[in-house]
Amino acid sequence: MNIKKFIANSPQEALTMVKKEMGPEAVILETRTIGPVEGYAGKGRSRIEVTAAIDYEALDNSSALGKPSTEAQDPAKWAELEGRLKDIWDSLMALEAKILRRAVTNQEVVYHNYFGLNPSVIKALAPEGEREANPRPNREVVKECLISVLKQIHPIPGQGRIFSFVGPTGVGKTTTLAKLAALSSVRHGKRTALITVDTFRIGAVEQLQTYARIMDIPLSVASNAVELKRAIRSYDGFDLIFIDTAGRSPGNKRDLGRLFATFNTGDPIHHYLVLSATTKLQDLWMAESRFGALPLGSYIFTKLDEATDISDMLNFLLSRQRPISYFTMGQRVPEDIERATRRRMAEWILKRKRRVEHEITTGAGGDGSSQPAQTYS
Ligand SMILES: Nc1nc2c(ncn2[C@@H]2O[C@H](COP(=O)(O)OP(=O)(O)OP(=O)(O)O)[C@@H](O)[C@H]2O)c(=O)[nH]1
Ligand SMILES: [Mg+2]
Repeated sequence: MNIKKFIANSPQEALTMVKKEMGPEAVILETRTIGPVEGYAGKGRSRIEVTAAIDYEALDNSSALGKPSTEAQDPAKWAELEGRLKDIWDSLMALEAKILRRAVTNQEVVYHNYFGLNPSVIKALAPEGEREANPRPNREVVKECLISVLKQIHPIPGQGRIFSFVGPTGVGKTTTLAKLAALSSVRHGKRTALITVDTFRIGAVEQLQTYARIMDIPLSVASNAVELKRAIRSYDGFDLIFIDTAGRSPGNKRDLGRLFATFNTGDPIHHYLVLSATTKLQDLWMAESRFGALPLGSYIFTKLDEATDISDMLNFLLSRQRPISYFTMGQRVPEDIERATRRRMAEWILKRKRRVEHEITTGAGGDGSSQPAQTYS
């Protein structure tokens, strides 16, 4: 609010002064007669004092306050501005019409809201259609969507005799290897041997040695392809060989190159790419593209127990053709590992759906996942 006092000889004059200075939006707050004012024209006479005010907003918008620009006065400029405004309006209307025409389907609502899938993944899954979307699709639709998703996921057990565990740092490669080695040797009585090529991290060999001692199985250390080949040969009579590797940052191409060179032994190795379910989708893609220089056999996803949301893992699996072999969901060796089956996958997905439903009914959450999916084009 801008408040100002005006002193004039008559109310009429005061009003003219107010309008001139503050514009037609100004309001008169008070009018009073005052005695003669020192140094003011018309000495000795009573004056009118008017207190006027105007809103800053009104002030800003009032063309009467400043001289209108010559541009604004120019009718040609006005016509041009109006034309431009009309163009903007027309394109907004066209966009809205497009969005309305492209009504989301019930399937899209389920994929997006309940399963947390990305638009690009949904595009590949959802049937084309213009049905009215229901924010709470029925069980049949959810079941239908679940089946479509599960069809796109390929669970396989690791294949072959020699397995390596590669992946970013700290995702749980060594722990997962120990779980599988314990299950195969202790539980299934298979002759199992361990090799580690992780001579990089301090304590890495000792970490694996501890597991080998507890399981009473042999462990060799190899630092290059020749040593790895020799170690593999030394386990000729063994049913299974598990190779641990040093965690490598997907950004470090030089170290990755060295790791890949170590596998140049000519042996058929099933490389598990070990990834954490807590990793963001972009980082999963990046890890896959870097480690993909190896002929990867399948994925293992770890730390499902720590992931509050498995949608990044799901989006990753659905955007890739490679199969998945195992999930791990805790630190206990060997308990916290399970074969990645479609049934388990369904359970993880439905767990997310239940969480979203809970958020919808209680109003909890507020991460936008409970909003109807309106934004696909
Ligand atoms: N919560 C949880 N923790 C896990 C899981 N798997 C492994 N961990 C923990 O993750 C940490 C790192 O595990 P490691 O097996 O040493 O990981 P790594 O990938 O071999 O690490 P680097 O060799 O250093 O790259 C350890 O504290 C593990 O106990 C899991 O499924 N859930
Ligand atoms: Mg390790």
